[in-house]
This record gives sequence, structure tokens and C-alpha cells, in this order.
Amino acid sequence: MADLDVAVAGAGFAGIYAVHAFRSAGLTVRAFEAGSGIGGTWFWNRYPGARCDVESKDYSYSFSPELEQDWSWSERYPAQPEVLRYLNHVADRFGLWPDIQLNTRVTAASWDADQAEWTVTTDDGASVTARFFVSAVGCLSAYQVPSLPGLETFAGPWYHTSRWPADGVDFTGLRVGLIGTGSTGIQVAPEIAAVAEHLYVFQRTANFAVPNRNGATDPAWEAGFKADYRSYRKQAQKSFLGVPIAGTGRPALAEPPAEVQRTLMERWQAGGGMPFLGAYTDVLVDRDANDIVAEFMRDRIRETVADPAVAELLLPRTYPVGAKRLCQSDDYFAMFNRPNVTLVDIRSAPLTSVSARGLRTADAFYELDALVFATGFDAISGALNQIDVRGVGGVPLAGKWSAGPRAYLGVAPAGFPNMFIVTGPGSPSVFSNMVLSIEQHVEWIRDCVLYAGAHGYATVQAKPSAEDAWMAHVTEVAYATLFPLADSWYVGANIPGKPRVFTSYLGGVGPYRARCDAVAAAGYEGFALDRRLAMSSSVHPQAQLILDGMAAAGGPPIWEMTPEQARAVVTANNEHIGPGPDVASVRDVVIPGQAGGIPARVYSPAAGAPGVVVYYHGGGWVVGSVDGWDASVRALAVASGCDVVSVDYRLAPEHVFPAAADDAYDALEWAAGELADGRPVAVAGDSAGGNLAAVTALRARDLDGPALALQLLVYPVTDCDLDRTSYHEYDGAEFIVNRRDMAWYWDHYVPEPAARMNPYASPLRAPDMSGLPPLYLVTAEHDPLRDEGFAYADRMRAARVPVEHRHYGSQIHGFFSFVNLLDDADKAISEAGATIRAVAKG
Ligand code: NA7
Repeated sequence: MADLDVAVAGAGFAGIYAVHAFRSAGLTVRAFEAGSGIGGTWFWNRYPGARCDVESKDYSYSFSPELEQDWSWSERYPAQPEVLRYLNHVADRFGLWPDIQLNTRVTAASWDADQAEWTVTTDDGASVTARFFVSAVGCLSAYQVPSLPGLETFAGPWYHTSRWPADGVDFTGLRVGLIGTGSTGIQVAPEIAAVAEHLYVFQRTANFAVPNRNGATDPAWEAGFKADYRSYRKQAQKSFLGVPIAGTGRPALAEPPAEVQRTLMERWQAGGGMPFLGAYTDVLVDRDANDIVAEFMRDRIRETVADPAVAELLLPRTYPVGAKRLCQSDDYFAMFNRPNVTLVDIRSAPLTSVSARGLRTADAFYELDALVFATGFDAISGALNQIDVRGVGGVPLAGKWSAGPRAYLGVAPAGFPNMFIVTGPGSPSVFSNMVLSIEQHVEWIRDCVLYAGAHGYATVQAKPSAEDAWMAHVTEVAYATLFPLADSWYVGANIPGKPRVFTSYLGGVGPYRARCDAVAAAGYEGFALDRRLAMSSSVHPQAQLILDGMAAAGGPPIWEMTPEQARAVVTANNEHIGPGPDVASVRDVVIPGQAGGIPARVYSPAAGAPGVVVYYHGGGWVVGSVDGWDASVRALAVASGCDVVSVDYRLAPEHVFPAAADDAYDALEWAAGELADGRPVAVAGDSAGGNLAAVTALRARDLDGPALALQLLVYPVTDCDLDRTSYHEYDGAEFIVNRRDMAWYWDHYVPEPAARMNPYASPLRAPDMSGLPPLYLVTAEHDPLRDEGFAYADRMRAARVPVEHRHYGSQIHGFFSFVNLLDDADKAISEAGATIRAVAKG
């Protein structure tokens, strides 16, 4: 048994939410964080001027409506200290600290195929085992310092912006050299220039930057988006970048040039990179359109920078605008008008070495007291490659990625079972609002982990073919744009020797989410799911006692009995069950059915019950009765708080298919029409009764009958195929029901084999599952009917019917009815009841 369900590397935005999401889903989780505090990027990048370039209303968690209402951002674009405060507030508010281990760097993670678990090792020498390993190490966390000869001889201090001293740096009166003019360099430069004696900016590539127009939060603006934050977030999820941007929807090349200039100026004045670049549809795909925007931006530099020679050097010309991360700054270009700032062009005269007193370029020497590197990161794969991750057969992840990082859907690398990467290579990640993409990935991973658990799968791994196809798609989409034309960290061009591969998905956040959802709905298409080492291999001791008692009682198997004998045995067995709990009223009724009166019993737990449940008992359509199921139905009435109608439908072989199904449907019509009085109605049943409930839901849809709020199916019979794996696994005599028993039941209920294909006998064969009520499914591991339950849930998901599936890993067929005898029966009934109650109350 693994120590944890999920081990998470990193506690930035991704790791923090992973802890919350997994824990809320009932999983055990621990996040390991190298820093002495949480926050990841926002913990480490505390250089002066560090600020987010996505608006605060977007760059914040959406998972908690209360959190997003309660928290107020002080600025449109939040500065690093405020983002860090926010993340600490989230950890406090949701009590996440006990599951976050600070000052602990994950150094290795290796897959143990025998145990189907990961061993995660940390730099304190400790290790834990976990069923799943989730990387939340971030896309931009492995910082890079260029290897400059002589750096170690430099007499003054030097800093990388991503490892800035917590108590700050005082540059007053110093001559400072800044290397790097990406987003970071552009943010830090004006802050240094404001205090230093002199700032030398060493520029290799001139960069585009749009103004932020940052400012204090306008209360009216805040009230505006908070008034309808939920629908705003929904729009964001469907948008291209994870931020709803109102573009013109038109190509720039189709617009009169003056109109294009007017639109660009309007957006320039409003500030912000995403709305500016998103103004026209062709800017990132058509070089001519791009040139128009680039020239517009060069004009702004020309009119800002006083010295034409300096302005000329600052004009970006070597790549399409947007193809490198678009920078944002209100004061970077104007800074070059200060007398204490010098721009040094290290493209024409590269840096050659460092000495004790300063920096040497190919044509000059600059005396410096301090050096600042804003030289970026080994992006996307760098941080994960610093961990020794080993998958199947001990293959290192870094080896798999030697030609470039890859993962199916950008979240699951093939060959690394039960491992997921939040915002991994091949996902929109850095091309989107990261917080939104992080939430989407974490939730998707959580759902996948839960799906595996509910289905008894021990391992989930991307198929290499699915990964190949996905990465080919990622590449194809990228090459339809201008992005690959730039030497950027997006393609790894900033790291000497790194393979040039475009590893982010440019198909858009909304379409990407839809694709991920479709994969999940289809039962995790493209993943291999394996049941090895699945659930507990042993039957729960309480259930074993029941099985032992039955074995001790002796007697022939069901399939050798007559229906009368079988009914007598089941009646006798049922006497060991119960009694069920008291309910306020129990009355017997006769429901008028098409074929005559249908006896039924109505259990009302209390006055004012919020809904009605129509319940069909199990017993293979041949045995079973309202009396025999009295205890469990009472318990369900109490747990759900709803009126429950237990239906004494006609049994086979006296009444063959579709008699029972007809009675079941008539009972629903009666309950909906006569009893419910507008209250929500659900159908429910166990085993063959689960079959009748599923069939009743199908018929209600097909016949435009009563609307159903839920179908509760407990280890239902959904198909006449007795060849599923679980039928073979539990074909012995020692369980409640086996393959031959089921064949006997089918022979009595639907004697004509061809008729069993009818979806109203085998609902799994219904050609269309859409439009059915939400499914709450209960299955047991040690049950021949196990796999047809799973199959039914899979079809529902594929048809986008909401499914909640509870799988009881040590339980047997029939356990739901054994109230008072099995703790799991009480648990399963109270869980199902709580869901019915919640649905009934709307
Ligand atoms: P970036 O965007 O990778 O910028 C790094 C800068 O450092 C860039 O100007 C580089 O020039 C320069 N650089 C890198 N290596 C060298 C060497 N060896 N010599 C001289 N100059 C060098 O990193 P940032 O930290 O600014 O931003 C990263 C992301 O964080 C940003 O995009 C946002 O998403 C947040 P180059 O352009 O390669 O010629």
C-alpha cells in the first residue's frame, strides 16, 4: 500500500491547487516544495519591478466563488508581493499547510511496476511512495546563467533575477550591468536605473513592449466583474488565451490601413498585451499583418526615445511581434532618456568575458560594481529534467525527451504510468492565462485519478501512439503560425544545445479543454488502463462471513433449482437481514398498470419529503420481493429523506419480458403523476432491479415520459453478454451469484436469446445514451456484474451524461441489501441517499 495517493512536486499556483483539489476529492496528497515558502515563480522572482502581465481578475483562482469575491486586488496588474500574499492567503484559507512540505526538493521519482507506485525521493534523503506522481514544477523555474568566462573572478555581487535575495539589494551609487532584455529585464531595469549611479543595459535582442497602463484597482471595475464572475470565468475557459479578449474578429489586412492604425492606437492607450495582439485575427499567422503591428510599435519607440541612435538600437527587427513573449512596461523605453542609462548592443559586439572590475565585450570594457542576470530559463522541460524521473524499465524522462519534451495532451508522458505534468509540453500552458490552465489540468488529472480508482484500475498511462499523434498535431498547429520564426525560449533557442522544438499547444484554450473533456468522456481515450493490482484482492471480512454462512447452509446452486425453490431460499436468506430503520409511514398501495394492479409499498420517512424514488428490488427478475428488500429500502428512504415506492413487479418465468419492465414503467408514471406532485422523481434498483431502473429511464426518455432527476443503479444488469472478464473471474460457486446463475435468470426472463438484444432488456445496447438522467452507480469488485456496470458508466460518460460512480473494492454482489450486517451497506446507502437528497432539493 503506497504512503500517499498523490505526491506533488512543487507548491506554486499548480501545487497549491493540486493539494486542495486532490484532498477535497478524498485523496491523500503531499506537495514537496524546494523553497522556504510557497508560491513557486512568485516566491523566487522577487526582483524589484516583478509584476504579472495578466490582469489580476484573470490571474487568480476560480475554483472558489467565495475566495474570488472576498479577495481584492490592489492593482490591475498585481506586483509580485501581492501575488505571493494571495497564495499564502489561499493556503491559510483552505488549510493546506499540513500537506505542503517546504524546504524539500524532489530529486528523483521512479516507477515501481510491481507495486504500481512511484517512489519519490527528496533532498533530505527521505522517500515516500505514491500511486500517482504529479509534476507541478512550473514551466519557467530552471533559471539559466550564461557561462561567461571569468564570472567567478568578478569582485562585486551578481544576481539572477529568479533568485533574488529576500531582503532586497541596494544599488544606490553603484554601476550596475544588466544582461537580458526579456520580460524580466524590461521590468527590473527602470527600478535599478532609479537608484543606481549608472545602469548599463546589455541587449542582445531588442524587444517589443506594450504599455500596461497599470493603476490602482478602480472599485467600479472590480464591482463590475465580481457581479458576474461565474459567467466571466466560463467565457475565459472557452476563450483562446484563457482571458476573454474582445478582438475585432477581422484580419488586419482586410481593414483600411487608417482604421487599423486607429484600432491599434486605441488598444495601445488602453494597455495590455493580450488585447493589443488579439485585435486582429491574422497578426500571428500572416507576416504582412504582423509587420503592420510591428511597425506601429516601432513608431512608439521612435517617438519615446530622444536619441535616434539609441531608439534605432531598441527597434526589434529580427522576429515577428508576438513570436517572442510580448513584454509589457509603462516606463522601459522612456528610461533610456535618463543620463545614467546606457544601452550596449551585444549583438554586434558580443560579451566576451568578466573580470574582477567589469564586463568585456568584443569592442569595449565596462567597469561595474554589480551584475544582474535577467537571462531567463530552461523553459518547459528544464525543471523536470533536473529531477531524475524514471518510468517503465527505468527509462529516464530526460532521455525520452532528448529530442524535445513531449506528453499526450501535454499532461501525460507515454512510458511513465500514473505520472502527470501540470501545464506540461504540448498543452497551452505558457500561451495562456497560466492560472486558468493550471486549474483545468489539475481538475482533469484529479478526475482521471478518481476514474481509475472507481474502475479499479491500478495504472493509467498514455499510449505512445496517442502521444505521437498529439505532438504531431501540436507541431502542425504551431507551424501554421509565425511563432516558430523567432529564436525564443518557446522553442528552446535560448539554451545552447537544446533541441529546437515548439512544445506549446496553439490551438486555443477553449478547444484544448474540449479535447481533454472528450478524451475523459470516452473513458480516457488514448490511455491504457490496467487493472493489475487493482482493488483489494480479498473480500471484506464481514462479507466473507455471509458467504461462509451460505456455504455452510449447503444446498444446490440456484441454477439447479426451480423458481419456487429459489424464491424460498432467497426469502429464507433475507430473514437474516434487517430490520430496517423506522420511517414515519409505510403504506401498501396497488398501482393501476396496463396489465392489472401492481402492488407496491410507499415509505415516507417524514412529512415534506423533497422527492420521490421509485425502487425496483433485485432477484434476477425471478426471485425477490418488496418484503425481502424492506430493510434496505427503509434505509434508503431515511438516507435520502425522500418517499420511496418499492414496486412488486411481475416475476418470471410466469411473466416473461417485457412484463417486469412494463410494470416498472407503469409504476414510474403513477409515482410521477399521483405521488410526486411536482417533486423531483428518481428511479433506483439493484441487480435486476437496477436493470429495470435503467430501462425505465430509457423508456421515459424515448416516450417523452416523466422527467427523471437521477437514476441510482446498484450493480445493475445492463447486458446479456455473460463473457465479460468479471463473469469469468467470479464463476465459482462461492459468490452470491455466478455466471450460470445469471444464465438461468436470463433464460427465465427473456427465454428467446435474440430478444435479449432489445435495449429494454439489455440497456447497454441502446444506440443512444444522450439525454438520460444523471447516473449514480454503485458497483462491487467481487461481482460477476462488475464490468457491465463499468461499461454502462462509460457509455453514459461518452454521451455526456453526468456520472457519479462508487466502486466498493472488497464487496460482493448483493452487499447493498445487507443492512445491519455490512458496514459498507450502511455506508453505500447513506452515500447514495445523500446524493438523492441533494438532487431532490435541487
Ligand atoms: P527571457 O524572455 O528568456 O529573456 C532572457 C533575456 O536574456 C533575453 O533578452 C536574452 O536575449 C538574454 N540572454 C539570454 N542568454 C544570454 C546570453 N548568453 N548573453 C546575452 N543575453 C542573453 O527571460 P525572462 O526572464 O525575461 O522572461 C521569461 C518569461 O517569464 C517571460 O516570457 C514571461 O512569460 C515571464 P535573446 O533574446 O535570447 O537574444
